[in-house]
Amino acid sequence: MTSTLITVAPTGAEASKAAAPALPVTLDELVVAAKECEAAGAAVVHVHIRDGAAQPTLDVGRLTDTVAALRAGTGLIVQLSTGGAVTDPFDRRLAVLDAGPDACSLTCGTVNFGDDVFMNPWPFVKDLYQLTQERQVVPEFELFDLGHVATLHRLLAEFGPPAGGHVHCDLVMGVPGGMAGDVATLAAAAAALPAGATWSATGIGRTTLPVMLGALGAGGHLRVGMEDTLTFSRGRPVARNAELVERAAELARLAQRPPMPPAEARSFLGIPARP
Ligand code: KMH
Ligand code: ZN
Repeated sequence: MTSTLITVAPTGAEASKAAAPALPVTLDELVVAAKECEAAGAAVVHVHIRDGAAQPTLDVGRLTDTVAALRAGTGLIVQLSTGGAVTDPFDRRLAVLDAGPDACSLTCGTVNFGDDVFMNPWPFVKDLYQLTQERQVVPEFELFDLGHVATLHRLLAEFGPPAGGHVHCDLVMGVPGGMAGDVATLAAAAAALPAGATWSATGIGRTTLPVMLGALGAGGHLRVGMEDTLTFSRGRPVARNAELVERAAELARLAQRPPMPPAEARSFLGIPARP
C-alpha cells in the first residue's frame, strides 16, 4: 500500500470571512496557512483567492502573485481552482491557466450546488482540458457525481492522456445536489474510474469523516480544508486549516499509509520537479 497524498483546500469561494474568521483570505493569511499545512503533512494546496473585500476573484494578476508567493514560501504543489465561484464566466475560468500553476482543478460536469448551479457543460470542459494539455498544467479531475465519471472517460477517449500522463481524480462528495458522501457511493465512484487512475476524496460538511475513513480503507487519497468543512466536530468551528490536515495525517498514519511528501507527490502526479 502506498503513502497518502493529502491536499488542503484552505479557502474556497463560498464561505465568508465574517462567518468564518479563521478563513485565509489575504495572501499573507494564505501563505501562513499553507506553510502550517505543509508542516502537518499536506503535499498539494488547492487555491481559491479573494479580493481586497474578501470576495472571490479570478484576477490573473492576483493569481500570478499567489502562485509566486506559495512557491517562495512552501514546497507544496500549487493547484489553482478553475471552478472559481458559481458566478464566474467561462472565459475567466480558462484564463486561470495564464497564472502558470503546477496543476489545476477540472470539473467534469454540471451539478446542482445548493440553491445554485455549478456550470460545466461539455464544450467548456473539453476546451479547458485541451488548454491544460497545451500549457502542460496537470489537471485534477473533480467529480461531483457519477455522470462526471462518464465525461472523464469521454475526455480521455477523445483527447488522450492529460499533461504529465497520469489521471488523478478527486471525488467531491456530499455537495447538496451531487453524489452522497457515504461509503457505498464512494466505492461505486472509485470502481467506475478509468484503469490506472488514482483518486482522492473529500466529504463536504458532516460527510468529511465518513468519506475520509472510507477513502483510506479503499486505497484512496485525501482532501481536507475549510473550503469543504468549517466545523471540526459538533459545535466546534475549525480554528486553523492545519488542524484538518493534522487529523487527516494522523488517520493516514494509523492506516499505515503516512502522508506523501511534496517531492514524491510531484512524481506521483506527473508534475515536473521544481528547478
Ligand atoms: N466553488 C465551486 C463552485 C473547483 O475548485 O474547481 C467550485 C469548486 C471546484 O470549488
Ligand atoms: Zn475549489
